[in-house]
Amino acid sequence: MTEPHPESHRDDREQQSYDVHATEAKWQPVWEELDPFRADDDSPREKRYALTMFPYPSGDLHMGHAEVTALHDVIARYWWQRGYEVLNPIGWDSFGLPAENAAIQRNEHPATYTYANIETQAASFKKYAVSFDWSRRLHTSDPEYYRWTQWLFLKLRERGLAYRKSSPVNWCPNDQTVLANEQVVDGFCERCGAEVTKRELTQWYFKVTDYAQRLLDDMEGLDWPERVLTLQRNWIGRSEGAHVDFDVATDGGGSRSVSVYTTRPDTLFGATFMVVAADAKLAEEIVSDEQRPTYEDYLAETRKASDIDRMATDRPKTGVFLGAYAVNPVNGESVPVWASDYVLADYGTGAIMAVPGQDQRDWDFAEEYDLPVIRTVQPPEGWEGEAYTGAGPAINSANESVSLDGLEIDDAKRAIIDYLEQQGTGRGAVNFRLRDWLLSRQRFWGCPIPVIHCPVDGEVDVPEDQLPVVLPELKGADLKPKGVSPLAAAEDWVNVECPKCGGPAKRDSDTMDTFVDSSWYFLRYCSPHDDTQAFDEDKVRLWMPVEQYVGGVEHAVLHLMYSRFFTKVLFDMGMVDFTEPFTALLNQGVVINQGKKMSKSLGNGVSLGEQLADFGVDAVRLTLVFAGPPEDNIDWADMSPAGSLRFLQRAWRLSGDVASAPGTSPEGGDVALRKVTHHTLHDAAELVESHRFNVMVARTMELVNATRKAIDSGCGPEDPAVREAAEAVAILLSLVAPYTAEEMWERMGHQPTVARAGWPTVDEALLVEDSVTAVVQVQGKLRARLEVSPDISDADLEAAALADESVQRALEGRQVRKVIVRAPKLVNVVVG
Ligand code: ANZ
Repeated sequence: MTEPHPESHRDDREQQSYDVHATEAKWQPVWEELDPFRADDDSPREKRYALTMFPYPSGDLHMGHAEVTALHDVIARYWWQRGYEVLNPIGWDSFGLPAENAAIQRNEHPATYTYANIETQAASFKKYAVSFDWSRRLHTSDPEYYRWTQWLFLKLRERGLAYRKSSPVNWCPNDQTVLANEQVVDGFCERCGAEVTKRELTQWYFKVTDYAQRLLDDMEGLDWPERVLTLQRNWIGRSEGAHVDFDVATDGGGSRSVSVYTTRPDTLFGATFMVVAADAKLAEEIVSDEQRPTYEDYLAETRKASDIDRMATDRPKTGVFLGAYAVNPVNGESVPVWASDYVLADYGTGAIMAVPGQDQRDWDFAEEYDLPVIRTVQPPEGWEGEAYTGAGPAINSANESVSLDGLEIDDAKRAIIDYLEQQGTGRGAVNFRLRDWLLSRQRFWGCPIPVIHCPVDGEVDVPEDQLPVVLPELKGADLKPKGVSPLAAAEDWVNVECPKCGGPAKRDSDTMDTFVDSSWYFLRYCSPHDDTQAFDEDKVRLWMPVEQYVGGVEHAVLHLMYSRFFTKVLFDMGMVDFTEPFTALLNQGVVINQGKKMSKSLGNGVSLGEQLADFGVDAVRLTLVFAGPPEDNIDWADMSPAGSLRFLQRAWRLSGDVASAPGTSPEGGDVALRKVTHHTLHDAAELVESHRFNVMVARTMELVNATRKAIDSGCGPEDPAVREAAEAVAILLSLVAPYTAEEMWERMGHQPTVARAGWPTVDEALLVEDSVTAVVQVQGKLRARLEVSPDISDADLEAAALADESVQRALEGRQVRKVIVRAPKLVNVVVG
């Protein structure tokens, strides 16, 4: 037998690779057994809560899930390595419209469809090796969970925060259910895209508006993306202004006081008419008999338009005169009262003072109906037509006792509010755009509302000991949306005895909006199996608030606002000791393909299953993490999962080349390689903490290259620095590519699991550079570069700079006037 040529031996080694799928199959049961990510309430370690927004069980996992969990897992796994006890739970937001619609389409029962999907997704998450604590798994559609959703509903009701009222609501004619304002996007149903109309219905609401100011103020301390904070702020929509009272004379000689909300009370002298929302009760009450038929026709038209359309500034203005007149409290002028759809019934007071001189919509309306204009702010020279909304001194704004003339807007506002308050005809006011949360849905697949309607006692709470009100199965029943909940037709279920009088009564047949379920799940994870209470307050104190929440920006308004609201209510109830549930928030970008959102119609969908089959879990995860900053979108067409896989194989090969024994001290090992290792570990920690995961991966790649070089042409495989470096690679990769990391760890003679190996201690001495480059400038021009010690003193650096030959040449014997020294990096010589 001849010795193999050393080069051919090397080729063999370069060809070596591990079987990705066999590795996945090998480690899954081992990890299942080890259960390394179970969060221990009693651990003495410092606790951290890492939460990823829980999924809806519609179909199997897709690229979006793969991305968010890969990113989120870097943080959770990093925290474990850093010695924290980490809570990283998983569950399913399993009630709701999408699953219900999909099930109906397939002629399946929503429960069957939902729970089958959950199992599929759970299996995929396990294969995907997300570091979840599986022991805390929950589903919001389980009675063990929604019993407490119902309990919380009753608690809110007890505090006057859950109430029923009749009002015009957003109605989706396709889903046959009401929608919260937040679920209407540009006038269309967020879920199905149908055009949303209005309907008068009696519905359940949560009084979010009571918390408007706190929802705004408490954003102060949140480490959230600015754009999410802005969306929340805009949604709350706080404005400052005044309520002004006008006397409105009505048919038959009577009069009543009507308040308007205005942000520009300084323009009151220019209020030449009043506009009432066509669909406000007020309009119906004050319309004259003569104008009533015209008004009613107009009202029917108004009901068809969406709020967004109604508020659009570029829409032609329409309206009807109500046959009533209002008295402007500052000048006694009698102004006509109109109804129009550009004023909304449920904002402010549903009535406005119209100031065409200063407000463009009022201007357009005045143009249309030939109403008078009085300007109350001096427009710039040459200003013609149109409302003037800019700054300037007040004009035409005086009566016998008050004059605003000459005052700038803010001063004029203050002066007029003072005056109105003295007169008792108005007062300063704050207004919020935020509306109460409409939570009842006329659908089957949701949490039943625990209230009984009794003809004698009215709305009666289901007694706590009768919770949960279990959703009946209704097997075989027609669950298609019909405008009333299918539960209303379930005679056996709906007809009950009144808990108060024992007489015949009916259960509330609506179900709750899914956002109710997800407004408190993060609390339930702290004691998910407690069947005596919604959550254990002590356990919540251990884990909450969530230190890092990761999820899509699509939840920037609804889910986050509602979760914040619930948390504040629970704080007021004394059940939690914090007012914000999520301290830090990370919104990942979207995975797109070929520059476009993936969609069935474009045929550019990327199947996660196929990617995993082709490249394996680790390569897909690595690709998603390495793609760029986590907030950026990822175009899958530009990615190279094959390249990721090649890198992982290269990393894995290192572990086969380590020739020293496990546990060998790295002391005395090759210093150059040790420095790279320790620098990488040091920087990787900072990079993960600042969410620059992609750079952390790049640095790991560099470490792999440096280690390979050391093995092949440097110190050789026996050097303990090689083991130290390869082990560092495995630990770094354990955050991103758990299978490869585990395989490496085992090959280097360790027991599983590398995921809990712990972050290596960084040797500060190895971080110190031997020399740094100092730059010497003469008159601002670069003249020399000096290799100096990083801790050189200013004086020594100055001396070295001035002694340098090229610096001497540049000075040409001129007088040195000043030397600016910034050791160890810079010397600036100024000559006279
Ligand atoms: C007179 C005025 C003069 C106004 C002027 C503005 C400019 P925000 O900032 O959104 O709170 N408004 C009040 N209630 C309304 C309703 N229900 N539907 C539609 N518009 C309504 O805006 C408040 C301003 O929007 C109010 O101030 C009112 O018009 C209008 F030069 O009153 B203003």
